[in-house]
Amino acid sequence: MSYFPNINKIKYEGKDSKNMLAFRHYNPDEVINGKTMKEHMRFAVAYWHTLTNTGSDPFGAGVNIRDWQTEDPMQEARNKVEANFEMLEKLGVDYFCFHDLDIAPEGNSLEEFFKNIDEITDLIKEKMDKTGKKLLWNTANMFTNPRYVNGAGSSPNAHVFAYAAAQVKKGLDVAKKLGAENYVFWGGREGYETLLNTNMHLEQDNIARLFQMAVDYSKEIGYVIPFLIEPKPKEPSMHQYDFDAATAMAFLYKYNLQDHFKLNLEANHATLAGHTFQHEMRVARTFNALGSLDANHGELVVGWDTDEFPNDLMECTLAMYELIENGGIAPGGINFDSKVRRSSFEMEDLFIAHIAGMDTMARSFKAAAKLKEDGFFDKLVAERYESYSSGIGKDIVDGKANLKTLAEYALKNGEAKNKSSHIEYVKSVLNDYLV
Ligand code: XLS
Ligand code: NI
Ligand code: NI
Repeated sequence: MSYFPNINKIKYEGKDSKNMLAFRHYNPDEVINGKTMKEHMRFAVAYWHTLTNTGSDPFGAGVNIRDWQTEDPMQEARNKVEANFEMLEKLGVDYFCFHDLDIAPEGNSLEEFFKNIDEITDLIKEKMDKTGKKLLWNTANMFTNPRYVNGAGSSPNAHVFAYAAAQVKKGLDVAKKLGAENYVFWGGREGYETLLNTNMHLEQDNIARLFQMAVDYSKEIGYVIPFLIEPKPKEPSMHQYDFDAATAMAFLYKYNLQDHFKLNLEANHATLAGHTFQHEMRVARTFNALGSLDANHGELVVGWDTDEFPNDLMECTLAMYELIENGGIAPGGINFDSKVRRSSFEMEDLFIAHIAGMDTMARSFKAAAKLKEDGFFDKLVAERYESYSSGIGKDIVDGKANLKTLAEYALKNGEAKNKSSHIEYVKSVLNDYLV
C-alpha cells in the first residue's frame, strides 16, 4: 500500500533544479568537516503536523487531503504508520517524533488508550526494525483531553496529576520499547490563566515532582536518556512556567534536575517569548543544556505559533552557527515541528514543505560552517574582548583583582577609551554569507 505512488525517493539535483520534488541544497552525502550533511542535521518528521493535522484553524474546518483518514480510528492509526514510514523512506529522513495521542486513539478509557498504544507501537517497532528508522523523541500529550483543562503536572486536581503520571510512565515504557533517543516535556497547559486563583508555588513544586518521578522511573526500568524541556512563553496558557530557556534553566537548578534535563528549543517559541532562536540556543549553550531543536518559523506579523517550515536564511544560519559551536546536536536532532500552510492542502505538499525546510536548514548549515571556517565571529569577539587577555583585564579574569587594585588603576590611568564596533559593516558582510 502506497500513499504517495507518484513520488519517488527524493534526490539531490543541485540549486538550478526546477523540480519541486528534489533537493536543491541538501545533499545528504556531502561531507563537511568530516561528517555527512545527514549526520550533521539529524532531521526528524513531526507526526502531529504531518500525519494528524487537518489544516483546521479557529475560523475554519480541516482542508487537508489525507488519504489515510477513515471512520475507524484504529485503522487510521495503522494507516498513518504506513504513511509515516513511506515518507521517511522517500525523504531520506532517519528520525521521527510523536505524542502518544498522535499515534493511537484514546478510546473510552485509559486502559483502552494503553492497549491501542501497545498495538500501534508493535507495528511501529516492526517498521523500525525493517527500515532502520529511529525515534528521536516521544512525549505525552497532556493538553488536548478536557481533563487537562487546568494543566497536568500543575493541575489543582490530584486525580488529574495521577493521569498525567500514568501517561508519562507509559511514555517512558514506549521510549524504551522503541529505543527513543530523548524524551520531551512540553507543558502547554503547565501555566496559569489567571493568578487570582493560582498557587504558583505548589504548581511548580508539583511539576518538579512529576519530572523527578520520571527520572526515577527511567532508572528503575534501566532506560536513561536525556529528558528535554521545551520552553514556550504562552499559548494555550496565558503564561507558561517554562517561559524561555533561561526560565527553564532556573527551574531545573531550583529543583536540582539539571543533570537529567536539557532543552528542546523551538524557533517559533523563541520569537513568542520576544527572543530570537539564536538567543535561546546561546542561553542553553551557556548552561551546556542544548538538547534538540524544533525547527520552524513564526510569522511575526501574525504573532502566534504559526509553525511554518523554516524559510528565513538569516535566522537559520545564526541557529546553525550555535549548533556548530555546540559541537553538533546529537543525541538531539532537527525536528520539523512545522505544518504546511492551510492553502497547501495536497498530499504532495507534505513532501514539498519538508524538502523546502531541509534545503533551508542545509543552506544555513553550510553558511554557518563557512562563517566558522573564516573565523568571522571568532575574530570579532576576540578583538572585542581583547582587553581581558592581558594586564588589568587578565587580572580580573584570573581573580587577582579587587575593588582596591581596580580603583588604583582607574585613578592612575585616566578616562577609558571605547572603540566603534562598525556593526553596520559587520551585518553587511554577514549578508554575503547567505547567498
Ligand atoms: C507546541 C509545541 C509542541 C511540542 C510537543 O507549541 O511545539 O508541538 O513540540 O509537544
Ligand atoms: Ni515544538
Ligand atoms: Ni510550538
